[in-house]
Amino acid sequence: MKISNLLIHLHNSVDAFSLKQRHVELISKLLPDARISVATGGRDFLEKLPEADCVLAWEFKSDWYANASKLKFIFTPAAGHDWVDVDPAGRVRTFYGSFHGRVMRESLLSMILYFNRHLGKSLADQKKRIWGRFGYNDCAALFSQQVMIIGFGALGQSMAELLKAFGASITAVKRETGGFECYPGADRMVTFDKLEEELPDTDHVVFVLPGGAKTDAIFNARHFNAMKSGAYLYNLGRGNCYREEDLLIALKNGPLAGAGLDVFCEEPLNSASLLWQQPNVLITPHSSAISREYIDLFIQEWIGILREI
Ligand code: OXD
Repeated sequence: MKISNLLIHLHNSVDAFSLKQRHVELISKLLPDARISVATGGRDFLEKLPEADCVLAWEFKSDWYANASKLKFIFTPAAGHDWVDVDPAGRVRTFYGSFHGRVMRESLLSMILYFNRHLGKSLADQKKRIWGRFGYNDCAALFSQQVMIIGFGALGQSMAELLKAFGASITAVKRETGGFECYPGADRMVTFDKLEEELPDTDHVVFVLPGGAKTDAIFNARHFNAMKSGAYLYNLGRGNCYREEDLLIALKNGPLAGAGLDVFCEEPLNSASLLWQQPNVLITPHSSAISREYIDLFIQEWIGILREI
């Protein structure tokens, strides 16, 4: 697809998510015939919008479409559909990023290894200069474990590929009940309604579900009760898919041995949340996709799509 007027507004409070001069130079080389404007701020973006046929942005409000008659495509790095509203007239196509898996799977792996190798204990011992060699007898290796990935889109599939390389056995969970092919990264595929039968055998349960009404508290107290004793839970999708009260009960009274949490119902996580002081929880601040490579990966994906459409 040929782009004539590209408008970019990729400024974000997270610096790794913001466009740098080297990215502008790269885009100019990749699209030598396009006019490229980089908005200096929100107001400048809206002033330039009427001329743009393609926009790269973090945010787009539904009433902005009225001021964008030449616009054909919006590309946003976000995987979630939370910040770019769809065109109410259905004319402009939006592409959401699906490149994050390669980074997020390393964040997930680090959480799994943190729990499997009891690194929390190592750090606590190190602070007190304790040589606690006898506290590792129940460390487990990923190659002997079952991992369940709930939400098996691009992110889940990328995570499965990495965990499989460590020898883990992967169960992929999809929400829809229709038939589906088995993906290469998954040893088995099940639908959400079969979850309770699978949970008692699963060592690590990973959530990479999108937010929204369809996933609100989709994993409930019954599911928590069905989990294997000593299992771990990870959430790198959205914080709405279970009630944090249910999670806390499972962390305090079992069956959960721990949880690696990157996303929460309310973000930033409220300082009064009991999760902060729960000892078997590892908290990261919605940072699982943050990396130096972020905007480069987005540009690579975007250029690939432009060549295909
Ligand atoms: C996203 C995110 O890209 O959660 O959706 O960061």
